[in-house]
Amino acid sequence: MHDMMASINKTDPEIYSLIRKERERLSNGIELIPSENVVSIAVLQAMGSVFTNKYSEGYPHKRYYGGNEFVDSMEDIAIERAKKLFGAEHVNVQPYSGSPANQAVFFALLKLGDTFMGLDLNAGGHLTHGSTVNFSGRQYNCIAYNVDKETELLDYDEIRKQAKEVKPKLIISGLTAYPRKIDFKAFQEICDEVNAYHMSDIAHIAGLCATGVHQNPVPFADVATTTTHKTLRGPRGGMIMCKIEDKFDKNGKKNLAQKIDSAIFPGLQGGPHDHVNAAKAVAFGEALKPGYKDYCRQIVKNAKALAGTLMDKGLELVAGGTDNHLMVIKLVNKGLTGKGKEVQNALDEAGITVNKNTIPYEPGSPFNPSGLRLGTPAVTTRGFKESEMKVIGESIAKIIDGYTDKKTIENVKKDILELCRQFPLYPDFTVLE
Ligand code: DSN
Repeated sequence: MHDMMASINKTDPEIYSLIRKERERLSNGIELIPSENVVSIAVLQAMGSVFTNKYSEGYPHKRYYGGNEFVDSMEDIAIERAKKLFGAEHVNVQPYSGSPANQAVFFALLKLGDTFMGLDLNAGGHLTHGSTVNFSGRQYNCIAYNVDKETELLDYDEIRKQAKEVKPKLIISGLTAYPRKIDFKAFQEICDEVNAYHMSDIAHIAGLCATGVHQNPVPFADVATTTTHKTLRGPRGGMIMCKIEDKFDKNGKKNLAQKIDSAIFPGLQGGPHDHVNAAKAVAFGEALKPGYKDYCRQIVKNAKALAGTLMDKGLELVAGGTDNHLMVIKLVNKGLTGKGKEVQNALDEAGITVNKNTIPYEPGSPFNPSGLRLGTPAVTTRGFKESEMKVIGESIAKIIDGYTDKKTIENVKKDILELCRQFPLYPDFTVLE
């Protein structure tokens, strides 16, 4: 048995007790936020390692400080594993998270005020894809594309038409709440037709892309960004993958890979988080093992099972279901327009963690939206299969129908606790005990 908490237990009981409470919350509840996961003990250990002590501005074998020989080897391994996993020409593992990764791509490829296109936030884009309250929408000119109002699907002919009118310098493909497959090749073709860079943000579905469970844009997109902590099941962090050659600047002083690297450091960040990069290397190593593909396949099977149960119980889903790891429940037909927050809170009380979310053409507001976003990466790691997803789906439907009823919440909470006891979290590890 390992015990990473033996020391903090004595030296800082205040923080120790909060860590312990968080562990209990995770153990006794169902985690359905699609951007969260449960990392391995090896990933936890790498994150808690002495690499956190080091400064290593620069890139492997070209650092500004001494003492980096082991950091260099570790970062080399992280890069090589990521290249193999995704079929990438060039990889930068230093982004602190997904948002700085995206910001660095803007720095590398656009000038302030340049026009780009990204998916509307309500329809499942991301803040950094051009939201007016984010750097991307404030410092650059974003013309958002949307999903079709009827089907709630991406309409590639419409996006092409819009791109021809807008003439963007960059088009972002990718999602945080779009439940269907994305045709990244179609985005690439549109970008080629209108002379735009193609940046694919695969943060949510990176694991599915790496294993062929979803089309992988990395081999052909100019740039792909990702976080490392979602389906990829690594530490909280980011990564950029790109082509080496810049298709619009073949004879420039820097190629595309060099532009991306210098946008991260020294353009945006200082020293990389070496302990996190070590944990990224560990997670990429785990994802290269055969069992990871089975895990990714099961994520999608579980999502389809959950979506099926919810629809059988009369709930409506954005775009009519899911092809990936997530789904968005539309509360509108239940008379709960703008009530996402209240239903989220009731589910929380019952031990089911989801997040309120906007739906396409949202009639409410981002803080009081009309949707709930659910996903299966974390519960699949925990070992849940289709039969457990049915129990969870039925529980969610009960809460939605009786979200103000304490008795309903109490009864569901008992069922959820019983389910959780059958699937203990970190069973062989006294971490946080
Ligand atoms: N906050 C993340 C998500 O939940 O999708 C995206 O950055």
